[in-house]
Amino acid sequence: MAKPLYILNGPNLNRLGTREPEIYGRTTLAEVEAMCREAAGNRPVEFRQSNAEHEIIGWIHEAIDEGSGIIINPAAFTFTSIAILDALKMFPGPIIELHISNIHRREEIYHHSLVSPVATAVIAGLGPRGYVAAVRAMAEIAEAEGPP
Ligand code: CA2
Repeated sequence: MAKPLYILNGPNLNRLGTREPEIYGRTTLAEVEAMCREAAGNRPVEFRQSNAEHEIIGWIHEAIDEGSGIIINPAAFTFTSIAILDALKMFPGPIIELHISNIHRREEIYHHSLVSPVATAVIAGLGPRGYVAAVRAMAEIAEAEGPP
């Protein structure tokens, strides 16, 4: 059985599609999940969202034990959480940091990610289709590396 790809989403992303459509679009997180599952095909996916830092850290620990890769949109924790950075440092596989918006085009407070130094790659500004790009990239990485 293939190890699952973990797709983790941080605070407020459960409200996606309901506010600020000019920045985040009108796609809901449930729709993003469906897009990810379709892009993953028969590869298993654990798609999660939490507003609580400790819960996200617990899921990263789970991924360390069981996951093939992590796609993470840490949302506001991107800029504040050394604890998430430390947890991600322990993950041995590929990590894609993902943002729906292009954080670098936005206000100064969104410019410095604490997570990027441990990310294999960063995707920002592609909107919800960034998740699909990340899932496809993970599949290509897994194929290039061969079976675990
Ligand atoms: O662009 C992204 O994906 C972000 O990670 C979203 C975070 C923001 O703090 C990051 O800088 C960039 C904010 C998520 C807020 O979630 C919303 C949900 C519904 C409507 C508006 C915002």
